[in-house]
Amino acid sequence: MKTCGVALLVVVLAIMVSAEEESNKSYWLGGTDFFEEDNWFWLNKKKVLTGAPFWEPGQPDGGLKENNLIINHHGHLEDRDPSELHPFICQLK
Ligand SMILES: [Ca+2]
Repeated sequence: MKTCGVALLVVVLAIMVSAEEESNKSYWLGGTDFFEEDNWFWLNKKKVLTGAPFWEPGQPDGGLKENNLIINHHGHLEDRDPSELHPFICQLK
């Protein structure tokens, strides 16, 4: 439960940062469906909630090529290719 709260805090911070910057920046989050397509998990092994209002409409749409999670400038989740350059919200050691 503690780690779930941390994940929620990360999402809220990402939304606040995005709103303040008023930019089109997206940020990497610690989520992936690398191990099983369309089965998304946070780094703490908790399941990523799917659908509205969490995900951008139409997302995830990248299939096997996009297995990493960002939060976009709308505050919604999208799947993306890990080769894309985006800042991180936070990094675990
Ligand atoms: Ca995928």
